[in-house]
Amino acid sequence: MKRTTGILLVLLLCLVLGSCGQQTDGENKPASVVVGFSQLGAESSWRIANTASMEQAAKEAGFGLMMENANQKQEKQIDAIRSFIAYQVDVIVFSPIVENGWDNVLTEAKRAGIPVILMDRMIETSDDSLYTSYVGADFYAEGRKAGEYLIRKADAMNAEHLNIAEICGTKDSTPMRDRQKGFMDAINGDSRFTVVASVDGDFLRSKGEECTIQLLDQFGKNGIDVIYSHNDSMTLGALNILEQKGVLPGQEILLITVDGEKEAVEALKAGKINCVVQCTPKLGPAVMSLVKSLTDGEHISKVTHPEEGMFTDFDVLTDPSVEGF
Ligand code: GYE
Repeated sequence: MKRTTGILLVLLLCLVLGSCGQQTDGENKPASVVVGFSQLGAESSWRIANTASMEQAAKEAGFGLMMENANQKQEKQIDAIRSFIAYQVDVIVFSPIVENGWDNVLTEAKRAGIPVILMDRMIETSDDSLYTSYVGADFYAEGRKAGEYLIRKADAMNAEHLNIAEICGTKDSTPMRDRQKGFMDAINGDSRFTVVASVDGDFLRSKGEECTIQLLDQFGKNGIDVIYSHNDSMTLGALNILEQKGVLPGQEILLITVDGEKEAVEALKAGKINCVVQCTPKLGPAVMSLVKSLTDGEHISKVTHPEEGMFTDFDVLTDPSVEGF
């Protein structure tokens, strides 16, 4: 009976994890360290580059990577984490789609003695011991940079008043919350600015398009002076609609965006986007180096933020350092 249950459990695990194979390192030898990685989805170029960075870095480190993509569903991330616990991976890495609702599954990981690294996004919890480390951007600082750029731009334009429409990322996610807060804190108290709308674009290009159609219907092209969008995918969607409707992006409506993918940086160089705040998706090497320290029994830091800058229409954009990912 016990044996049958055991076999069933293994079969179930195989189904959940999508592979029965042993985890191998880059040279097809059995990996001594196995990382369970729950990626939240494939909603943007940022996410796709981030997944690639994780795969590449795991390969270079010689770690086995057991990756599950949750297609934007928190339940699927929770299931993936449970399957990693059952498999007894060495370290769990995950990018939480939203901040709340992780305490139960992370308590299970803690009881199983498996350390958890949060990659890219944070969680909200009253118990910080539920994760070992966080590697990702300072989204509040990104929002502030976007707001500070706008103040500088308004000064340069001698603008008396600017109406801002905000297109937000996934509701209740860390980048959505903090890019909003940082931006609002930066422009708060400056009477030249009014935020006329904050709409949910879920970090998707298609939704960036839908939101822009709706914003133009509601306010008209003269009712909006600036679109602040929480990622490049939504911004590129907005740009597309503006052009279709005969509005000049970057001139009649200013575009401020976050991420720094190639297409957005090209649009900045073409004068169609005004400001690109950088957020690097290339977090794989930092994550794998923490995994190595952890499995070597070393103490690791609780928070790691990558260095990030911004590109704007005040810069010399022909400089070779102005490049997207
Ligand atoms: O900005 C966006 C992606 O969490 C930083 O998620 C990430 C964000 C990124 O979909 O493009």
